[in-house]
Amino acid sequence: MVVPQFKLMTIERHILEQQGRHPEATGRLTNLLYDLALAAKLIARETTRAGIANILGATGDENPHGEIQQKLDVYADQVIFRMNDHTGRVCVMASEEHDELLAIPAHHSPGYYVLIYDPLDGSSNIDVNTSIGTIFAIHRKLTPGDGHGTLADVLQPGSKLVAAAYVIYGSSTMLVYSTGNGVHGFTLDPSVGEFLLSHANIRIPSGGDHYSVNHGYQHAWTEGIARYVRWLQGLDEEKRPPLSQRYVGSLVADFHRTLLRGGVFLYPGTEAKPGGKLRLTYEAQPLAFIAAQAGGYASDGLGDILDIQPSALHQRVPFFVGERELVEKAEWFLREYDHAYLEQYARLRGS
Ligand code: AHM
Ligand code: MG
Repeated sequence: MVVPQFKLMTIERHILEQQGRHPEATGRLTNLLYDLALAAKLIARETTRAGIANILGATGDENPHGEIQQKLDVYADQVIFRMNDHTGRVCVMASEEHDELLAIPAHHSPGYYVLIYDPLDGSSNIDVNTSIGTIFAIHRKLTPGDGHGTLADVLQPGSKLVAAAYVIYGSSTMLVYSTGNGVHGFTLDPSVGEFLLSHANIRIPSGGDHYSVNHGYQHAWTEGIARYVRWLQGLDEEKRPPLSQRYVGSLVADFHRTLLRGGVFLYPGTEAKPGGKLRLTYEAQPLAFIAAQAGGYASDGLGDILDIQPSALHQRVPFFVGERELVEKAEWFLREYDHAYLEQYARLRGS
């Protein structure tokens, strides 16, 4: 038996200490974050037992994007909702798995925060035992009064986020969160059921080795993207050292690697799908918030993801994230070669 030599810090203590720095803190956010950590433990328990419990496979229901839901998606979605529908801390929720807002049931009092979540991202990877994740975004209630939250409370720019977090269910389960005071990562010790601080003050390193994009869509790339990827590969006139390529196809996993190792991840728009695939409120905003807190940058090609005012709940957005220099280079290639596409996308975005 080895006694740990370092200071053991549970996520509960860490959240409490972080909030303790704000004298005006009431403990509501602290408690909401605890609840999310508990939901993450319940989901982790099921994802690691998925094979044994024989709960793999589709339920047959389609989500708003026409995708077949997996059973674990449904479980994760319900666990998060039920964990937060009665606590008096949340005024409204929005889940990537639902078309409409999720109201707090009438017999419970609504609270001060808005919770937006992608319950199980990358769920097509479940059956092949590849990392999947959960993403959370928290806003303050914008509309006045103590009542229920509305669409206006959910559709806020990422720069207004109070906190963001993701959980990666990989070779170990990790929860990474930020309340605007750096980015901190915790690894779940399944034997004691605690998230323990394993990655304090994460900073995206510069000079990362990898770029991450789905090359299967190369035929659809705009000229700017095609040239940018060649630049990343060291194939254009500049002859920079080539980056290696990694793509899991599970956003949380690709983002987590980029956060810890540097480099860049991109899911660009195309002429046929100017907004790409990823969702602004459920995926891009919280991950952009975390990237910025770790010294990185996220863009939709036009500018900072955090500055975008969402116009719809399930709005899609091109997503470039990672080391600032690499993301800004993508913006440069788009400005240089993709005028028509950028105009089309800007109209769609409403700017
Ligand atoms: P999902 O929300 O339906 O799980 O889809 C999102 C996933 C992301 O995790 C990942 O980055 C992306 O889809 C991969 O898409 P593609 O297979 O088109 O590369
Ligand atoms: Mg998703």
